[in-house]
Amino acid sequence: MLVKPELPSGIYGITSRDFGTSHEQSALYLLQAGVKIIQYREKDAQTRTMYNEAMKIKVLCKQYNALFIVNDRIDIALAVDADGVHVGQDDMPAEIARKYLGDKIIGVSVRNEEEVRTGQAQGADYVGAGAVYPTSTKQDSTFIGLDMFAKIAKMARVPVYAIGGITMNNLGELKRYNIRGAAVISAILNTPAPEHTAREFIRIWESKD
Ligand code: TZP
Ligand code: MG
Repeated sequence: MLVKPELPSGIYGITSRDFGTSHEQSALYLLQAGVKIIQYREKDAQTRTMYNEAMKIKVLCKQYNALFIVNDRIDIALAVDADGVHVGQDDMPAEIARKYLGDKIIGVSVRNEEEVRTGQAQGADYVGAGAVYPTSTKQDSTFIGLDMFAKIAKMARVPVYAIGGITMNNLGELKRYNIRGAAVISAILNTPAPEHTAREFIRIWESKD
């Protein structure tokens, strides 16, 4: 990668197999709907399985001209030549990710201003702030609420993606904050027609009000 790609604005799609779709199928729904950044998020598969799945999603992302980010795993991101990695507060520190990933994109999950400052100092390209709303998708997530989210959106010097409990009903109010986009799992994938739902999310994000 010669020039670091611009982080897309709008819906940040995250794959999951919690809702009856495979990771690959999740990615395809999101990409067909027009989502331009996809994260492969798998918490307990074998490394070989993760490598194979990540490779398939990377190929799909290339076809659809979307960025591909791997959650948690620097080794998988490197192995499939993903565009980047996303690390949480219990994962490999961003500065270590930076050491191995060179110019690739590094995203960091944050729950408060201190974590934003540390992430930025360690070279994060963006932060994922949340959980903004209550969610059952990540059982150990911290609910930060809109007040803390607003503070983060205001002080962050890198692009912010909102995450956690985002639905078509609350996406509109999130647009009031200075954010690059919104990361969504269940409200897209846990619906009867995820591709259609993802299109609706994009439509809401792009609408003026
Ligand atoms: N990090 C904070 S909340 C969350 C993650 C991965 C889960 C988001 O999932 P959903 O279904 O969009 O609430
Ligand atoms: Mg993580």
